[in-house]
Amino acid sequence: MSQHFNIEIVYKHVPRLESGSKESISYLEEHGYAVIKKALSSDEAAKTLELLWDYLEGLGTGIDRRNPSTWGDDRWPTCAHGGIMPSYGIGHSEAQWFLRGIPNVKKAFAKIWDTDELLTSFDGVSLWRPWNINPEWKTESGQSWFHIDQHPISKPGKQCIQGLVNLLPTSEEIGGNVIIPGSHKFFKNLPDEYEERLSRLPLDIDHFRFPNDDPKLSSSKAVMCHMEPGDLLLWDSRTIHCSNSGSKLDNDTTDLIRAASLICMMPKELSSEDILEKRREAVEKLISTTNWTNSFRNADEFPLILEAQDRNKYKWPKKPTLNDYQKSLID
Ligand SMILES: O=C(O)CCC(=O)C(=O)O
Ligand SMILES: [Fe+2]
Repeated sequence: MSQHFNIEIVYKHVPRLESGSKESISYLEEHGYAVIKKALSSDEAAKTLELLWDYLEGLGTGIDRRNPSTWGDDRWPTCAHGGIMPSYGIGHSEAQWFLRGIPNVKKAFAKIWDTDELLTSFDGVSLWRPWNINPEWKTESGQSWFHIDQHPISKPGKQCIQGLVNLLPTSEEIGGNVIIPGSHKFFKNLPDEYEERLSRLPLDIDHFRFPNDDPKLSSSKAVMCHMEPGDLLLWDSRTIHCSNSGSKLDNDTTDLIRAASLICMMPKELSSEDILEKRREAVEKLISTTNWTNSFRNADEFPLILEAQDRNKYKWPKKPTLNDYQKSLID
């Protein structure tokens, strides 16, 4: 796909499996990822996107969903790698809580862990602006950030399945998430392979980046999955992945090109009372987190947020009103 990379990425129509189906579980076990068909209906996906725009406009920086000239970095919230917005109350936006409240999303995770007693993460979203309008809006290429989201020493074995609900049509031109199929199976060897690098990675940081020349990155062809709006991509945190922006866009593109809500659910029983208490407080104070529900990292304290000079200019959303179903996912 992208000529200047040494890692080839194929855009692929992979099986779109039913939420909670046996097939989805075995596919995930084998390949380290799976696409769930229509975890959200088209209407629910469209509603989530509208709510995300409500959130952005609510930041009070002058963003107008109908006017891309108001989407500049001076108004847009701080983004991490791949255009991910991690902070400023996003994890408790109405949008994120809306999709957490859809039972078909939980169903996908419930089957993985064989329990309905699950907690939700409070994480953010990845929104890609049309970079034909401003080339600086183009997000990182895969080459720069192939990673796993699980510390190979402090968190051995299968621990977390991450998710991303796709809200807009995908295409090779736009780009999106990239997975190295089967790469979760390399995880157990990483402590030996990367002894020196890992000795520098704090045990509570669940993000490990691979050097570009690691042969595991080309161990099998990297896939970018075709997804319909509402589809849920699941991947094991041990699976090597990233996002990669595409190489061409129609000149007249004036809308967001990608919108992906991050969501993760893990069994309740894994969380200590101390973590549960921090999670309750996070809801009260609108604190966003990573994908892990059984360890607590405040995303508002990510270095890139603390370093953002203008971080106090954003108006945070109001505390969401949650129904009983949504509340059951907190503690
Ligand atoms: O935007 C993406 O697809 C990548 C997201 C990612 O790496 C993550 O959520 O862990
Ligand atoms: Fe990741």
